[in-house]
Amino acid sequence: MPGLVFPKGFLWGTATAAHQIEGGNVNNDWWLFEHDPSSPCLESSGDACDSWHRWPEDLDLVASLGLGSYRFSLEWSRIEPEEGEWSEASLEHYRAVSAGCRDRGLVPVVTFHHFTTPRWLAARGGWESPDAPDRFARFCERAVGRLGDLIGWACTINEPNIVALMGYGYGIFPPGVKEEKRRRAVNEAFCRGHRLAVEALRAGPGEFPVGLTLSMNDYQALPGGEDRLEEIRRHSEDVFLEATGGDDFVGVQTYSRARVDARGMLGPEAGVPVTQMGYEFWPQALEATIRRAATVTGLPVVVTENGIGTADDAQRRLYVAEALRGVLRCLEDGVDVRGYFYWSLLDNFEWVLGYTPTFGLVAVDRETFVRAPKPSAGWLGSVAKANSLPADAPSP
Ligand code: GCO
Repeated sequence: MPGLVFPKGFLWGTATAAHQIEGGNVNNDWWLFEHDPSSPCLESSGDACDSWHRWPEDLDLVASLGLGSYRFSLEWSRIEPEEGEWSEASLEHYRAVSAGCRDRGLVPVVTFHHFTTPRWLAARGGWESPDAPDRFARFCERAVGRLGDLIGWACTINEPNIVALMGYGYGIFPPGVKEEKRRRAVNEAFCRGHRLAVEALRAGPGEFPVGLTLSMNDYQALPGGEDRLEEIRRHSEDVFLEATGGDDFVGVQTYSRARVDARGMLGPEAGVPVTQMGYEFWPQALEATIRRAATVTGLPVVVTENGIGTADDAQRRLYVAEALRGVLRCLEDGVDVRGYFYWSLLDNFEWVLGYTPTFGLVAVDRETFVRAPKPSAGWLGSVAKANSLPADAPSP
C-alpha cells in the first residue's frame, strides 16, 4: 500500500524520563517542590514505577513489543549528587541501561536533562545561576565519557521552553516563579546550556547525532490574533529553534494545538474532545509542528514525543494513527522525518498532576509495580514491525 510505508531505517520507539519512572529521586528540585505544601503538586513522585530497579523489565517490554529504540534520561542529581562529586555507581547504572538496550537490539536515545535540576544547583538559583550552563556542560562531559560509545542519539535538554515557561512564567514547576523577565533570562541560559552541551557531547567518545527536544504547539490564530501568536511563539519556540544551528536534528514533541486571539491563548473549542491534560484531542497538531520545525531549522526531525493521556486505550490508538498519517504526509512532501517516539512507555509521574493522567502503553500497578501492556502497545509494536500504517488503522 504505497503512501502508508515509512522509510527504511525509520526509528520506532517510546520515551520515558528519569524522575517520572525511577522513583526515589530525592536529590532534585522537583522532589523539594512536590513536598512543599504551597506548591500545586497533587502528590509526590515517591517510588514512581521503580524503574531504577526494574529497568531490565522495561527494556524487555520495549523489545518484545517490536519497537527498535528506547528514549530515557539521565538523572543529573544522582550522577552529581553534590557539586563536583561524581557517583560512579550511578554512571555505571546508566551504562548498564544503555548496554541493556544494545543487548536487546534497541537503539539508546539518551536525554541529558529532563526537567530536573540537582538540589545543590537549585539552591543557588538553578538555571538563573550564571554558571548553570557551564555546570550542565561539565555534567554532559562526564556522563558522555562513560556512556558515549553506547549512545545511539543524544538529546541535550528536554523541552527547555516548558521548564522556563512553567517554572518562571506560570509558577507551576519549580521554582514556582511568575515573572516574564526571569523566564526570558532562563530561556537564554538554556540556549547557552544547549550549545555548550552539544560541544561537550561531540568531544566525547562515540559517534551519534545530537539535538535539542522542544515542546511545540500547533498555534492557530483567530482573526486579529496574528501578532499575539507571533509574540507568544517567539518566546515559547522560536528562540530555541534558532539555537539549533549546527545540530544534527531537532526533536519535535507535540500533543495538541493552541488557538490565539488578540487577548492571548484560548481554552478548548466547544465540541472538541479534551484529554486528561485539559487540552484538546488534536492529533493533527503533529504534522503542523514537524513542518514548522523542519522549515525554521532546516534540520532532520525526530518526533521525540507524541502521545495522549487517556483512560480509553482505543482513543490512544486513534490518536497515534491520526498523528502518523500526518507524519506520512510530511514524508511524502520530502520532509526529512527520522523517527517517532510515543510518550510514554509507562503510566508514570506526570509532574504537577501526579499519577492521574495515564499516557502509558503499559499500565503500572501503583503498589506492586506490575506492568500490564495495553492493547495499544501491541498495536504500535505491529506498526513498527511492519514499518507501515495498516490500511485499517483507526480513523475518526
Ligand atoms: C515532555 C514531558 C513529559 C510529559 C509529557 C506529557 O517532555 O513533554 O517531558 O515529561 O510527561 O509531555 O505531558
